[in-house]
Amino acid sequence: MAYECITAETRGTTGLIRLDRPKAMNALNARLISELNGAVDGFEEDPHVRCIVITGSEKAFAAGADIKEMQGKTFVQAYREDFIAEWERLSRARKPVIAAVAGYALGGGCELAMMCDFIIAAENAKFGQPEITLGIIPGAGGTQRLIRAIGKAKAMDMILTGRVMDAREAERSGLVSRVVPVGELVDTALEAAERIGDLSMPALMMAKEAVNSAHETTLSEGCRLERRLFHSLFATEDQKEGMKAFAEKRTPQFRHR
Ligand code: CO8
Repeated sequence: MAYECITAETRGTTGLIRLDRPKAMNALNARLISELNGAVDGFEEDPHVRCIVITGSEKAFAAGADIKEMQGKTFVQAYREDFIAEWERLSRARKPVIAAVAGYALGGGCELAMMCDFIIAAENAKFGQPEITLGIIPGAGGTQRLIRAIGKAKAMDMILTGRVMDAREAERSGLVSRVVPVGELVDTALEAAERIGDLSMPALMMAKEAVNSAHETTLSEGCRLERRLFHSLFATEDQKEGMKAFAEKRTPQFRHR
């Protein structure tokens, strides 16, 4: 598929997706989302790809949903099309996904980053949910994922005032896992992805499933699921190899990668 709004390539065992609408600060329009979903589907199916990295430009990860595209929508249109439902595809990815964010990650851009498993931010990153300033509210999980990431006080502050959070505050608040210089952002994310790519894929997928279940279930049910997944990994050759390699003081060679 020829892409207009993104680029997608493999770097080693990593699928690298770059949001690429420079004239519109990578605003997320229907075409971009459809291309992004197609690229994620392709990388999920590709057995050589073990991790996905999503990034934008140095100026903008994405400045939100495309305001010009959606401004004329009526309620009936938005409701009948279930506008935005397909934007959630990324949150259902089973392979690990890292967001590498430089510049603006606003509105849908912040929501897209939060759909990834973790966010690495450049020093110039700016996160915000400014929808309220447009007379709307976040629509792709912002009210739900932001509160889980940074707690009610900060989430309410950002969502009700529309204020922007810089990279350092985002790191202090737990929204991003690390902050690096802009020029090192993509390489840092690719290094993390390659490291993940050396590990056992079934263990990675189960780790992701267990962590994500914490958002959906009670503590006791979540711990039960974790324990059952933990037990099931003893059925894999990779568990035997991982523990044998530790005892033999060598690097494990996982089979299921
Ligand atoms: N939509 C459409 N066009 C945009 C957007 C956007 N979100 N953001 C920037 N652009 C365009 C500008 O209109 C401008 O185009 P043109 O040159 O044709 O006038 C170009 O990008 C460059 O932008 P600016 O000139 O404004 O650049 P600045 O450096 O002065 O400012 C900002 C950068 C601060 C990012 C500013 O552009 C801005 O505030 N953008 C809008 C941010 C915003 O409100 N985002 C929230 C949108 S609503 C939303 O995301 C709802 C989410 C719903 C779910 C989405 C599912 C994933």
